[in-house]
Amino acid sequence: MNIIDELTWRGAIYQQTDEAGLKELTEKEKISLYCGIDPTGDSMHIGHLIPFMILKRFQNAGHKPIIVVGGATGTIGDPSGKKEERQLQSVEQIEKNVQRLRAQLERFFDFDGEAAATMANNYDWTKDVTILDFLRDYGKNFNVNTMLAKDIVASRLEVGISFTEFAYQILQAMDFNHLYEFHDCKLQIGGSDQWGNITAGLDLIRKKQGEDAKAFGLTIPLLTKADGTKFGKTEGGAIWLDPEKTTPYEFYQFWINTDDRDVVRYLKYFTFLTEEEISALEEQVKNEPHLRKAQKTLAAEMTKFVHSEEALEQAIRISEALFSGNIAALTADEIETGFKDVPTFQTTKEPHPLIDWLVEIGIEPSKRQAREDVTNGAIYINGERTQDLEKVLTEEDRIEDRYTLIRRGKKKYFLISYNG
Ligand code: 383
Repeated sequence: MNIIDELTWRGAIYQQTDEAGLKELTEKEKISLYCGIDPTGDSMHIGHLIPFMILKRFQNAGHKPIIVVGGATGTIGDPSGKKEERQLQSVEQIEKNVQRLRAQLERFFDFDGEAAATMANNYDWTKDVTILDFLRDYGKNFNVNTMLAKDIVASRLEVGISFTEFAYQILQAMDFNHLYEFHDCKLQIGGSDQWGNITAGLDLIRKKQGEDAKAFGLTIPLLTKADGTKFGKTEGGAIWLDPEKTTPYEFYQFWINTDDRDVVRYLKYFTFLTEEEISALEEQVKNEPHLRKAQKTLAAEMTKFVHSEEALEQAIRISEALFSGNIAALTADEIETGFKDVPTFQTTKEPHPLIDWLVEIGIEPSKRQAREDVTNGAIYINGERTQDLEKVLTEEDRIEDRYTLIRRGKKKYFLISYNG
């Protein structure tokens, strides 16, 4: 299947500047194409991942991806989608972020072979453009009326927009023009918020490279959710790719929680599974929704792609242990990850009588209640029920000498963490 047909089937195309032309071109030859990201933060989140996964699909189909990390544009910040003027960040901070994003992106692409990917930083070709070059060689090709009419700018006119942010689209257009001229790059892709910047680039290419110059733009739709809430956000905020910000277990859980009404669309949009594999999962959603086979597959594919096979195995182990309550098999690191959000108490390694403890850390309101719950079998230490009223918590109850996990009833967890 042609790459454009495939993307259409996957629901991954929003707008194109020349649908028939791009289809014909990609059928005829293997092209170079690009997508950019600004290093305004030190990690990507899953919203950023989307266009880069599309870039990856182009690579799988034999086309050559160019990944642009915006060391120049990042120092300004794209006004697209921002209701207010941005705070400028230091050039040093941006440079640090560039390194972090490069490292995250590198893992997803092949840098060898026929369709080898390249990584570029627009700082390299922007830093030496003088103010006079900018105004004479580029600014002259932009009509302010056209720039003002772009959705992004138009939506900011009331609150105001600085010249700096207004000029952002010129910088991005310069990138496309540069990549067209020196890397034969024929297509830019991005989220639907990038349409104005992409078309600005196409206009510039036509003006600077001549009327015969032919380049293309393609945008990807914003992902919707059946319940109307915003995709990619949870109570804890964005879903980051950095495992320090969103652990692979949380990442896995995010996908596991996909609504039945959304999961097939997400499988098409996010995974590299084939049409047949996805149809089979669609049947599963219809016939055996309680098994959540489609969600499990989506979560597994995404965790493997973004993290690793090992991270996936660990996420599954934690999920299963939490579900069954059998946490004895988990390592201290897995306990730490899986129980990140439960109430945690720091204490010394002195032996503690269980009944006293239950009251002291607030699991039970009184010793009388604590005794009653222990006697009734509602208290579990590291997954095992204990009905011993005289129990004293000692070294034996510590997982790798670091944690004791107490559970009351079916689902209430408390973590004790030892500090010496
Ligand atoms: C910079 C220089 C270029 C081409 C693109 C850029 C970045 C672009 C931008 N993109 C967003 C970002 O970096 O600001 N001006 O946060 C987001 N992208 C992608 C996608 C998205 C966009 O990184 O829609 C979501 O993730 O395009 O908002 O020469």
